[in-house]
Order: sequence, then C-alpha cells, then structure tokens
Amino acid sequence: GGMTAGRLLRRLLRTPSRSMAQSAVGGVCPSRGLHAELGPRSLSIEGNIAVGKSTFVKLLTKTYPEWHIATEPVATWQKVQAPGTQKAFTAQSLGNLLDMMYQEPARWSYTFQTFSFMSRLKVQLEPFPEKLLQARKAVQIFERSVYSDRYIFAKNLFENGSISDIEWHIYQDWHSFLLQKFASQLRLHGFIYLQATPQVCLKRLYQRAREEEKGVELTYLEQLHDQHEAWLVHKTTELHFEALLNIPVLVLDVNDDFSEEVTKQEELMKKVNIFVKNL
Ligand code: UDP
Ligand code: D5M
Ligand code: MG
Repeated sequence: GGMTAGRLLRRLLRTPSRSMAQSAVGGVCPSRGLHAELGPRSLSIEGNIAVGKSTFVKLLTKTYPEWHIATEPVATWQKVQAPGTQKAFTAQSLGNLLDMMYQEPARWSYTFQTFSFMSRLKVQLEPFPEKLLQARKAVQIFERSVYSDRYIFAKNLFENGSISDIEWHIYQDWHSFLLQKFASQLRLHGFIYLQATPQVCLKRLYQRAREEEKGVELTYLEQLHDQHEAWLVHKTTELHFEALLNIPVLVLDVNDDFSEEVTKQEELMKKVNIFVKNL
C-alpha cells in the first residue's frame, strides 16, 4: 500500500483550498496582502455540460465589460476544417468531431481529447490583450481549461471504458509534458465552479437541444458531476501539477435559474466580485 507520490506531494504542499475560498469571501486572503502579485488574474469557469457556463460568461461580460473573456471553442469541434482551407470561402469540413465522439465513443474519444486540448491550449497561451496589461487589476476568464479536459473528461472517458489503457497512458504522458513546458504561461489564479444536480443539467441540456447531445443520458452527467465534485470540492482527484494544488475555488450553486432572475444574478456577481478582489 502506502501513499502515491501525487498524494504525498499534495499533502506536503496543501493549504486547504476550501478554507482559502471561505477566507477570501470573509476578508483578505492570508496568502496575499502586502506582497500581492501584480498582473492579470486568470480564472476558469468549470461545470457540468449545460449547467450554464456560457450563460454565466455572458452575464460576466455584461457586468464587467473590461474583463477579457474566452469562450469554449465548441464550434471548431463541430466543424473540423482541412488544413489550408481555414478561410470562409474555402472552408472544407472534414466532419463533426463532437458528433462522432457521441456516436462512437470508443473510436473517437481519444481523438477528441487531442483536438479539444490543442484548442484550449492555444486559447490559454494567447498573449494578454494590450488593454488588459494596462488595467490596474486585469481579469481574464476562460470557459473550462486544459485541466478540466484531463481531470473531468479524459479521466472519465478512461474510467467508463471509452479510452483504452494505452490511449490513457499516452494522453497523460503528453498532457503532463506540455503543461510542464508551458507552466508559466498557463497559470490560473482561481476556479469558479458552477454546481447543479445532474438532473438540472439534463433539463438544461434538453432545453438547449444541441443536435450532437441528443443521446446524452443522465448517467453520463452523473459521472461528470462526480468528477467535478472529486476534483473541486472533495479534493480527492490525484493531480499532477504543483501549480494546481492551492488554487482557490469559488463554488456557486446554480440549481435555481439565473438566466432571467435579476436578484439571483446580483447575488452571484457579488460573490464573484469578492472572490476576484481577494485573488
Ligand atoms: N439555462 C437556464 N437557466 C440557467 C442557466 C442556463 O435555463 O440558469 C439554459 C440556457 O439558456 C441554455 C441551457 O440552459 O439553454 C444551457 O446553458 P449554457 O449553454 O449556458 O450551458 P453550458 O453548457 O455552457 O454550461
Ligand atoms: O461543452 C461542450 C460540449 O463538448 C459538451 O457536449 C461536452 C463536450 N466536451 C467538452 N470538452 C470535452 C472533452 N475534453 N472531452 C469530451 N467532451 C468534451 P458545454 O459544457 O456544453 O459547454
Ligand atoms: Mg457552453
């Protein structure tokens, strides 16, 4: 038996992130204060399929027009383009990889991981826009991250048998390697976890009615929910990057509809404001 290296590292390095999130809400975060770092703050919005991330991101854009927001590149997964035909008038689609993955998970899940990871990496590596660097306290927001790709989706697809042992091994090998190489440019300062029951997510998924997701079942959303809880709430997921261990997490309950409810929106934005101020 004994402790895995990852768990040992975690135990040695960890200050409990949940209490950090709580203290960030209650006052000044103990790890900052006088020596607070300058420079932009980068955050990622995490959460189950159809929980409301894109809706939430739109609300952030409205509330904080000066923030830089990067949405998830779903459209590029739905229309994979042949090289050299990226311009609108020559665009030649090789297929809908999102649809292919849901139709034939065992065949396409690994391929999907390589593509979604690359698109997220490119987004996260883009230099900060000039206007952000000039702002006194600039904020950059991503819809999901290179971390959710691994610790939510790839891990889950491996555990439910859609990614094979050898694919999982190869995936983890290049994921760790690339993230270590780009560590300094991929730094995140906080996660905002939008939390709702899998039942609520399924209802919103049907409401959104994305063609490719028609066959998504409650069981799949339950698996993804458990992955989120393990990583961001219970902190039982084994992580492989030191930089990930102490990142504060703001958990927002979005079971109640916030897309129309102004009071609910204000309550959420208030929590975000306090959280970001203390990062
Ligand atoms: N939605 C809703 N109430 C909410 C948040 C979202 O009815 O409080 C709806 C939203 O209009 C959309 C669906 O749920 O039809 C999925 O939302 P979104 O695309 O924002 O979810 P994501 O997959 O980006 O997390
Ligand atoms: O996520 C967009 C859609 O893409 C949704 O069907 C989940 C899927 N997705 C996103 N990333 C991955 C990875 N890495 N593997 C498998 N499937 C993925 P939404 O939550 O709707 O914004
Ligand atoms: Mg979305």
